[in-house]
Amino acid sequence: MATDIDDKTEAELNAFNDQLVKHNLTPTWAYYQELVSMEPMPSYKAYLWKAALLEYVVGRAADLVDLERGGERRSFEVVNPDLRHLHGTTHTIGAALQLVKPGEIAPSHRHLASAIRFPVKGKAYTAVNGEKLYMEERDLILTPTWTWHEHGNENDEPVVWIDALDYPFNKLMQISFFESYPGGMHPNARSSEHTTNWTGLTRPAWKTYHEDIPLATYKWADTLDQINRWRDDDGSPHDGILLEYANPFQDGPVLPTMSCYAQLLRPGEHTTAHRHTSSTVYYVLEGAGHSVMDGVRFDWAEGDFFMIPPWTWHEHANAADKDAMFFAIGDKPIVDAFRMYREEALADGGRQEITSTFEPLTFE
Ligand code: 1HN
Repeated sequence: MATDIDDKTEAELNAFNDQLVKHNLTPTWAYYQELVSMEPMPSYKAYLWKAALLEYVVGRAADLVDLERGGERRSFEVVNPDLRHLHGTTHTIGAALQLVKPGEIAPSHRHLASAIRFPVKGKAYTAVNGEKLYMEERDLILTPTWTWHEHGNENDEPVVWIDALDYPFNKLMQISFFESYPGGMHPNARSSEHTTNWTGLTRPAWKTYHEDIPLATYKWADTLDQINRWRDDDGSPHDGILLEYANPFQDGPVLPTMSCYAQLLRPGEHTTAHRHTSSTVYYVLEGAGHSVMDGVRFDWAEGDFFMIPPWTWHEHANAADKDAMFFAIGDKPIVDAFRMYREEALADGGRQEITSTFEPLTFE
């Protein structure tokens, strides 16, 4: 039983703690587990957006939204409901769908945020630092930080692509810069051979990467070739055949903040669960199946987006007799840069117990 002296001490200590908080001081002894939790405690959960919802919004945006300075782009982000303050798909990555109609130009600007483009329907170009890079369905184009970029559609059909940017990470870092190309349109005077003129693995050391960065276009045909080359391999127990797009000039991921992946789940493949300290956004390119994330079953099919927060158990299943394929964007380069990558495999067979099924939103 507590003595009077103990009571007095505890009451005094509690009052003292409260006093510290009022004076904008945190008593470590009282808040230790809020400062350093035993393991990651992400503030958001896995989420999924259905293709039908996204298609509807693309169609309405085509009717209602003009491309103008200020608004800059006819695109919309897929936002996790718990990350509205960041407009984030994950806490580091913002993924979007963007539509450009035939003849339109989304004018040149640059920002601190780095981006990737991945057309899912139609074709277009993105001019990066004045060089037009033509992209067809499922090609990958990069617009690294602070590079001028403009999009144009010189074809007869609208183009829709996936954007993924690291602006939520920039927001967390409280850093953003943006600039419209001064005085009108970018001349795009740099020839399309500029990048292919980069021979060997050297770069002009007197220029910064902002001024002159080698611009690879990752053609889907090449990626698909690689997928087929690897498809009889064991693959990853957690991810099946997971190909990471490589930066041929700097080694490692395509960008310092984001890495891109093409992922194949073969017919009947059901991976074992793991969790890790990076977050990932998925777009379903082909097939249908489900993933289990922290015990919740998410059914997905072609054209859906879904995402996985850090330290969330996940396994993927393709029960069908045809391939399932994802394009994915992850923030592993960020956690790798600070040696904060950790990964854990689920013990005892690696299958989670399913506790509920995710109910996706339809448009109202
Ligand atoms: C942006 O600049 C583009 O340049 C696309 O095409 C999507 C989403 C958020 C912020 C900036 C683009 C974007 C974006």
